[in-house]
Amino acid sequence: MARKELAVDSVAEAYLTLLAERGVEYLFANAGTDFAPLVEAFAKAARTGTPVPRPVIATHENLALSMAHGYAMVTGRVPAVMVHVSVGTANGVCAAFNAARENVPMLFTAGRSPLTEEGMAGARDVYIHWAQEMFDQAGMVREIVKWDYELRNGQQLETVVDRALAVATSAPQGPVYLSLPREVLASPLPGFAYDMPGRRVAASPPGPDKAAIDEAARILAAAENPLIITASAGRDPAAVAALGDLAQRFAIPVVQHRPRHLSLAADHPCHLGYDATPYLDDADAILVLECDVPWVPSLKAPGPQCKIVHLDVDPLFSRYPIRGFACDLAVTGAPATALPELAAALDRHIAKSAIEARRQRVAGLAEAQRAGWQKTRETVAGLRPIHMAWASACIARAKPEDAILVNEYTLMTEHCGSNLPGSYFGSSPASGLGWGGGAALGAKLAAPDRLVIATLGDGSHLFGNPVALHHAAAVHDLPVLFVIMNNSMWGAVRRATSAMYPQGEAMRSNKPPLIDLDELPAFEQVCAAAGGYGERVEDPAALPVALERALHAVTVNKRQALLNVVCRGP
Ligand SMILES: Cc1ncc(C[n+]2csc(CCOP(=O)(O)OP(=O)(O)O)c2C)c(N)n1
Ligand SMILES: [Mg+2]
Repeated sequence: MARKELAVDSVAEAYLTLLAERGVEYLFANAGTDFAPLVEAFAKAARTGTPVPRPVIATHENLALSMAHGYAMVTGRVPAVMVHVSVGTANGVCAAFNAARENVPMLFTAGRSPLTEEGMAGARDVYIHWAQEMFDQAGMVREIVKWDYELRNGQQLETVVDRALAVATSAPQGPVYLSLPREVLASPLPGFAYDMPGRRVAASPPGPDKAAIDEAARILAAAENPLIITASAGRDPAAVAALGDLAQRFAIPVVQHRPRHLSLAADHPCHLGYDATPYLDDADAILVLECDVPWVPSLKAPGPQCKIVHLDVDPLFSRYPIRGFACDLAVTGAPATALPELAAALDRHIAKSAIEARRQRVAGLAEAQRAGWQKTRETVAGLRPIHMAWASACIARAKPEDAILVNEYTLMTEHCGSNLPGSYFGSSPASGLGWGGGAALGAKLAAPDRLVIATLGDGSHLFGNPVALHHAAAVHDLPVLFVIMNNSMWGAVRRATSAMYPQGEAMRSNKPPLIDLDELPAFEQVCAAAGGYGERVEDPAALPVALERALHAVTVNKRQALLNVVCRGP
């Protein structure tokens, strides 16, 4: 096996080189005093031409991790992130949780306060080095990440980096956390040698058990009204074709509940929208496919006779403390490999005569649903404030087929469907707000030739540090279109209050507390202040041309753009 030797002055240099050799293209960073050896190593690499990951500055940790998330979700590759010791880690926790719950692989790293008070290179030399140290810095993220460790010396560098990347990228994928003390980064590493290619690789995705697949096929084949509910099957774009093929061959309708990825093309004849509620009573078998919450039991659940199969790389969602959905069969497997096997097994078990009658029924349901959506669009088209359904429909008309949509809450997918795998990304089920803008920048970094549109609520946008966001878009040359659906409120808080207390004090008052966001800044001017194009839109009839102008700014002038769309909720 090939070994490579590298003359380096420090562990920091060896670390950056090794990351590049292992395929890490970017290091998203928010720096501090702990970074000195890395800053030095990056500068030296720039002078010598040594390949290292590209450093991408982000002026808030939530942004750095969300950009990394966006990059990973589009490329499937693992990014590195580095933040400043304990305090930077604290700022990154929310975004790390988003990544963890959405199985996004990420090498999340942070410096450590220098361990020594004097004597060693890198020892404490600033007053903060005492107060910033924690007994257990990684404890802040230990529940979130798959693995954590501290690099204790240069000798273990290769093992630690390889193990971190292998764990992050093995199914179910997710972030890992590595702390890097300053003295260790600064220490010399004479005779640094490493395997190339690496010899501590990721595990293969779980293949389904044949007997379990056969049993799943028997259950689906015996059903008159089978249903598939998914949120993330399309995380692996290869699974989209497999799901489309299975649904089409056996006329099984598919609902994408709170989708995080496009799992089935919007124009697929078995596409039954985004809410399974209307179909749960009739369903006699349900395949819950990469979906943590297929329905909300307190509102509506399938009948007791309905057989339920879960298929996922981790069908029990073992990191969720409580999740009690009925499960008659749990199949462990990655959809891209499991679905073709399931289709083959279904072919053996299913009575072909049943399929065509069902196909007619599913087509009728899909047609009725699409007609309903169309009617909604017509009804709301002229409303002022602009209705989010109309805003979504306008985006659908304006966007090219291969545009990437990054949606934090507000886009109504039934009015803005996509057909291409890898063209739609919704927020993590952890729903830590402030993800969408940064994720869109990461997506643009990953796919510079594609249009990226972020649809954000006014609340979500504020959580995402708009000034830091627009600065990053400008400094990294990432022309993204941000559409802010601005209803001047945390509508979700209003909906939650009205659902629990429909006749309560809050709903009867003109201005319930903690819901309205008065005196919001002119978001379009914040974008303009960073060199972008910005426009406020109040007239529904003016939205299509405003979108045209904004898209021109993004695609022709290569500037970021923001439309501040004055909206009302669904
Ligand atoms: C970090 C974080 N803080 C608070 C919340 C609670 N929360 C969920 S939705 C929401 C409001 C979102 O507002 P906006 O983006 O304007 O969308 P709207 O509900 O108005 O459509 C809030 C505050 C959260 N999900 N994440
Ligand atoms: Mg809002």
